[in-house]
Amino acid sequence: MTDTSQTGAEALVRTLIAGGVDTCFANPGTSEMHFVAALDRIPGIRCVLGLQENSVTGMADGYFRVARRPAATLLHCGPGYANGIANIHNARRAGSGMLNIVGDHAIPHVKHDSPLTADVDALVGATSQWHSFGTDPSRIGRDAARGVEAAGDAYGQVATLVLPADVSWKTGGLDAQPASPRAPGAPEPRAVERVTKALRSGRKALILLGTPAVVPDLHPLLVGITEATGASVMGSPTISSMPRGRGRLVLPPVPYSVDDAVKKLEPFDVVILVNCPPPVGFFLYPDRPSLMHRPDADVLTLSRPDQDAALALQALAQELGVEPTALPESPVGQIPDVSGPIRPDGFAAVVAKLLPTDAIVVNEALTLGGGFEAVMPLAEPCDWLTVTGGAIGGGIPLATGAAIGAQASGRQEQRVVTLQADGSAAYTIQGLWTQAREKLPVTTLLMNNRSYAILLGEYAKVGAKPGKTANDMMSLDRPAIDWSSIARGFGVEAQTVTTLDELRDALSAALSLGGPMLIDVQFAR
Ligand SMILES: Cc1ncc(C[n+]2csc(CCOP(=O)(O)OP(=O)(O)O)c2C)c(N)n1
Repeated sequence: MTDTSQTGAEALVRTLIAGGVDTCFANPGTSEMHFVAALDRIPGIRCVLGLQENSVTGMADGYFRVARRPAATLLHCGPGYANGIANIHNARRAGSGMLNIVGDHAIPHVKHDSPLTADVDALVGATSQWHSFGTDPSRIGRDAARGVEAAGDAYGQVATLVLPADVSWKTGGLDAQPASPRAPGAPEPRAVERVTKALRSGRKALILLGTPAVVPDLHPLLVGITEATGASVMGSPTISSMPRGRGRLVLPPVPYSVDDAVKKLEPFDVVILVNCPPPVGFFLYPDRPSLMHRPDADVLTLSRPDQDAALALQALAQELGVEPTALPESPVGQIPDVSGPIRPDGFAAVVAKLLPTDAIVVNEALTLGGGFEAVMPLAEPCDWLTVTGGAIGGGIPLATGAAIGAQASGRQEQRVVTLQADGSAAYTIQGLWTQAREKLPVTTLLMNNRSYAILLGEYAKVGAKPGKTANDMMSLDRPAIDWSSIARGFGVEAQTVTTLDELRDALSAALSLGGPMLIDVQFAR
């Protein structure tokens, strides 16, 4: 469009719409008012308010993981962007795409170093995979088009466009048509050959899979490859959405505990990476390795994260002369009915049994989520979204964005269930308010152990006994947090449960509600 009477902000909004962006998660400020006005005038983008920027960026991550296309965010100046960085970090680790629009000062104002002026360049440069600065209304459409293309690049990435207020308000805006994002690259024939040779060598091989390699369509091919070669498969901790439940291949994760991970990977002479990095421990501990595989194991890359995982696995299967093969029979039987006080195994049994078909499960359960591995193969098929970057505070925003991503994909009724550890919930709890005002079908299972239990475990690993100060840094019961009141304060229905029977009743009720609910699940101590 060559209507130069439009503002830069209007050109930007038209460009986003032309690029298929239909949702903007926002926390605006003064410098974004012209952009907000443009969103008001030009229909086509659903604007969703988040009450803190880390909620906003986490929602965009959840949206992408479900809709598989980027949403925009609207953030305010350097400090607003900085608030959103932890969940931008998680999104980057998940390989999610998003386009952050960061409203900033009008260009002539920056030199005066007014209160909200910050080194935006340094902040976005260090944390976004692509970034650019709008400098002129006549160029903002092209800048935004490149941002949309970057956000959707290959399997997606974090892109950020800084939008100075005067570029937004001035007329002379020219919008642009984003090109289709670049498709993931073709696999390299030499990599396929090397991996084929390794799989035929008789050495014990592990195939480690990243997100695009675990989609259900590829499960029969994975079964064919593992049955023909004797290789094992596991899921990388970077997987942003894992298909689980009946009829899906069980892909065990690399354990979080370094000792468990080292033990599990010890048998493998060869580790084959499909769209994921080598398995690395969260942290380095004294006398322990950084990498979880055996030091003398060969690590081969079948496909890098920006290459086409499906094509790579198909090429490998062809080279091996392997056909897709039926999945092993799902385990027969029912998830047991359990009762009594709430502990991880019983909790997992109750939740897995009630999960509706095609639910989205958001997992920020941390130490209390250990019961699910045993029961998930018997649950209804679902998608399992984990906080991938280790920055806690992802769960509630991810769930919120995931529900909106499902709606944007025409699945209005798709349920979201959040397995939400209490300490992590406190980082982004205001995301509940967005769930309430958008009436999203999200059930938050607030897993209440009144502590930072994982850190107590880490403390034990350094061989120390927690004294008063250490205990105080890791316990959340002085005072105990009243999660039901907090949820109600944000407009979300809530109930507290202390037994598995109460949990079953409360979750059944929550899953038939039209909107969100929080269940304060008090675990036995
Ligand atoms: C952004 C961020 N801040 C702090 C931490 C350090 N940290 C890791 S786990 C944890 C406590 C988690 O407690 P909770 O969510 O209650 O789970 P639990 O350990 O009790 O299962 C903290 C503070 C982190 N990983 N990320």
